Amino acid sequence: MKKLNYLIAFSLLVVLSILIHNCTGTGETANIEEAAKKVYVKPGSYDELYAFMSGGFNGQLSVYGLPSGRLLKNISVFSQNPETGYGYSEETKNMLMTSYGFIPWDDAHHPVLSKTNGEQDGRWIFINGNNTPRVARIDLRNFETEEIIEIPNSAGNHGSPFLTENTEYVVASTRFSIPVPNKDVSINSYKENFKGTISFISVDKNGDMNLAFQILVPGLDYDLAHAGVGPSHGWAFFTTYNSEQANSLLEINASQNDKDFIAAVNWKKAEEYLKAGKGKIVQTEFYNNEFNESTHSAISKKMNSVVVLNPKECPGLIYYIPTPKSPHGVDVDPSGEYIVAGGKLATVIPVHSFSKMMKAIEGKKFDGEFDGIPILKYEEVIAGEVQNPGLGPLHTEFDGNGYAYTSAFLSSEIVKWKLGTWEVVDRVPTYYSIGHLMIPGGDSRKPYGKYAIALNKITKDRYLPTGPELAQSAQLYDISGNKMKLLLDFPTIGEPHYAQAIPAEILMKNSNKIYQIEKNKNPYAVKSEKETRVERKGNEVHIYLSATRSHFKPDNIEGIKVGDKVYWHVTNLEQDWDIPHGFTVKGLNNSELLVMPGQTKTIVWTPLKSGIYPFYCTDFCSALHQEMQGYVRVSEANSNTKVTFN
Ligand code: K7E
Ligand code: CUA
Repeated sequence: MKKLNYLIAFSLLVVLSILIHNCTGTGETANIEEAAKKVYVKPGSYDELYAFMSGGFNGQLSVYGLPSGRLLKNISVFSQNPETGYGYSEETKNMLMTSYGFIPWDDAHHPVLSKTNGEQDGRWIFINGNNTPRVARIDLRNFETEEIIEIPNSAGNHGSPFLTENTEYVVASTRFSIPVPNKDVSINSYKENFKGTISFISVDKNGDMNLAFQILVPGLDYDLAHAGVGPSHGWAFFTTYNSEQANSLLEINASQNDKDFIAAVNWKKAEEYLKAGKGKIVQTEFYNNEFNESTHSAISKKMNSVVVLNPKECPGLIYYIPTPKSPHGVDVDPSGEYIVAGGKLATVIPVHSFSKMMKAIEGKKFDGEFDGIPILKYEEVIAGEVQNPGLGPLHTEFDGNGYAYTSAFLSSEIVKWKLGTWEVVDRVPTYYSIGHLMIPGGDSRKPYGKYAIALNKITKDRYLPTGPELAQSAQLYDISGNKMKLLLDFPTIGEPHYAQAIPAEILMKNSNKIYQIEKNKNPYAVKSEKETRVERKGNEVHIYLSATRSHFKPDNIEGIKVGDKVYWHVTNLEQDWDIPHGFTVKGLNNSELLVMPGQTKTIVWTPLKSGIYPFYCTDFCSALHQEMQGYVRVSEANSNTKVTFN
């Protein structure tokens, strides 16, 4: 019966969605000339903003210029990248080490820029690895991944990595509940054995991440998160779904309850409990991998324990706020007062009030509890409900002028509404089926409310067809006036979920141009051509190669034998901006290397057959790039060819 009700409700949603589509029509597209002027960045000029878009299933983070939509870089994060050698080179392999071994791929959803006083500060950007729970920190001087920390006792690191007001912590919740510690039990024992965790990763002034503590929470699905700012600083909010605690066919079984919860966590209180010794040290295993800028190498550290707080022993640490229905996003407005949920199956956008929440806690306005966690009364916490918000509201961003913008997946639109009065003031269709939306700084205390980007899930007819797989589609809207206006479609790579953007001038001035060769502490670096050499150690051969326009030194190498493990240590001696050299050798059973000025990178090669093998530079570096080549001679294992080089 319940199943039938659900099906009827869903069909209604679909019909409604079609109706809404029809009455919104084609929406407001700016006059073509006007739109073109707004997005046209003339040749030789810079974009106004950097945008960072998660790669989703490609595991990387891509960088675009806005408003042009030009792709500037794809930063390697959780996935091996043969274009640069990331995850293939000896120096970078450790970045992808986990307690499950070497994991060369992940699913990356949420990039979040570091903040000071709740405003973007341009130091780092963080992004989550969803599948093998990890958080990465990317340094924005080099636009390279500098650190990856694994999160133990988590499964599906989706509500992650959201930052507290001064980047004190990265907060991260587990999507899937699992036994904690993980163990071999019947899946049917979900209610009794499965738990969630909420993790707090501290970030020090150098950016170093440490797993500070975890909170063991009831077995639900913890979906997304945001931390409080201003008055709500000290709190973090996490949506949940599946308060039914179903372990199968969630689309029906986890859609029964009218309300699920937002978990409100008082992390300042958690710090007090930790000081008071309430934390329990739990044995576990996870990796913390850090890239050292002077050795140009990643070091993996294996960690063995984590401090865990149990809410049952820590009253006041966590409250549940009832929230309709299977909420997805949870977003905190720039004032820090409003907590906006996106209820995928809800007919309204519920907005909670932080000050009302505090009063309700004080007055103990509870509606029972869930597994020991007090449930606050909905009507005591709710500030307002946005009526007619579009179907399937997911995520909300803010423009800093008192308006909120919510993406609605099912009705495929952005809905603009006013904070405080909750009235919808504008809506604009998206093509098609928007997931996240992003306003530059729209999750911070200081949004730059000029543009909004729709990150759409479905592309269909927007671009030239490219077979069954189409590029993902982003759309840029002008939100500076009363009416939102569509300016531009542009394709993106991977599947961007969330994105961030920041005024270009904040990052540009810090951007590194080279790595200083005299500061290169890689043990296999050469500082000049004089230091280049070839050394045999048993079956290992180390080739210390230098690269400079337009030759390698040495470029004739003999004495390698079949069965040797050959380490090519390539140092780029250049000290000019934008002069990388590449390296590959015929039959290299590995990726190429791309070596930045002043950097050393190593790739391993095991030749299988004797003969002559050419090697060459893969990155067009000068007029004589094509001359940047060499030969290596491989002899039979039992030959007595001596190691020689020029
Ligand atoms: Cu809505 Cu992973 Cu943030 Cu996709 S998530 S849309
Ligand atoms: Cu060096 Cu091409």
